[in-house]
Amino acid sequence: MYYQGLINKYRKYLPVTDSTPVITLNEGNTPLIKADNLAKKIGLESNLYLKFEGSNPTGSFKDRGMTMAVTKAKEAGAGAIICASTGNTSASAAAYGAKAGIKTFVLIPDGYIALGKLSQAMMYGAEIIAIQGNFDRALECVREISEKYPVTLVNSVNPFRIEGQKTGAFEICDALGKAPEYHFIPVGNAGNITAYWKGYREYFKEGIIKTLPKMMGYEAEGSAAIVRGERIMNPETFATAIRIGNPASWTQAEAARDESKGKIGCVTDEKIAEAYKMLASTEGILCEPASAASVAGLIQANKEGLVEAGTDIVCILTGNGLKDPDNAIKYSNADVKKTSSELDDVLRAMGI
Ligand code: AN7
Repeated sequence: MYYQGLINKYRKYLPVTDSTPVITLNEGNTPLIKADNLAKKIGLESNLYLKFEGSNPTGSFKDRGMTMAVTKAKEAGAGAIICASTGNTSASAAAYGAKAGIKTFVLIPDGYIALGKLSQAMMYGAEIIAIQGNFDRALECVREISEKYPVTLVNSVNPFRIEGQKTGAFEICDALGKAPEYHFIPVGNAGNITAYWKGYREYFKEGIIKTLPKMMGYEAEGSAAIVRGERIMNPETFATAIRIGNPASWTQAEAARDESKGKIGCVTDEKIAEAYKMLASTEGILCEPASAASVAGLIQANKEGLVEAGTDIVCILTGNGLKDPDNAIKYSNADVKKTSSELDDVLRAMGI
């Protein structure tokens, strides 16, 4: 049978029965790409792998959690779902809501989500509410609304989201035949680091892997609540996906860090941009800025001597760079040469 999404693939590890109506867009099964060029460029003496979550159906890792959350909402007979979002969650909720035939409400921070993500939510037919406030405020709103009204919350505080997202760890272990020694991941609301750690622990408990990775989570410096140990009231970063100042899964992220003897650090926008460009130019992978925080974190950790040589390292690239063409164009510094359509002019433009 051809691949039919992560619930069907990993059904025995997930809270579904034979009668559960699976809502899927065949998410998951994303490529784990060996990145030798990048490893060499950053002076890494280990095997580097990139898990490209941008190849999910809506272009981000959120689809892993959303197939599970919307499946369970459908099973429970929900009439509507709601989420707050920096963009990717809203795109994913809207798509799975459309597939399930469930009304979808999304709250976004007005002016701070990448255009591709907004266009997705619009096309999938969600009810979009842009608030004058940041993601943290939007999450407070939807939490309150879901408590008072018959609408199911599908942010990562919904435990089914974590269940779906943990399959990313299964795929990595299935591909490598073992767990990596280090797992680098961007941290925003901290649901994904929580989910991966759960996935690794479950495979460990099953005896499928014999070791566990160190969990290395990276926030953007201007939004680094966990690193600073306090809520950031006005989080800032050009990586708008992780422009989050009060992560909902804060304690779980700290537990993942402590139990795995890993780290939660932060990287500047400048270093995120550098990694973002390097990924595209050395590996041919265009991820979105927030995703590059994992690689920026690896570069930093390697410089700090935190990465042992001869190990296997996985960086999660959480979202597709096509969602954010504005930043791609801005940071590429590429020069588009315009000419007439005369062959001589074209050749001159080519430098011939
Ligand atoms: C590309 O879409 O929070 O630490 O509302 O879109 O699990 O929050 C997105 C988060 C990393 C951080 N990379 O993951 C949302 C949202 C990308 C993201 C994160 C997000 P979490």
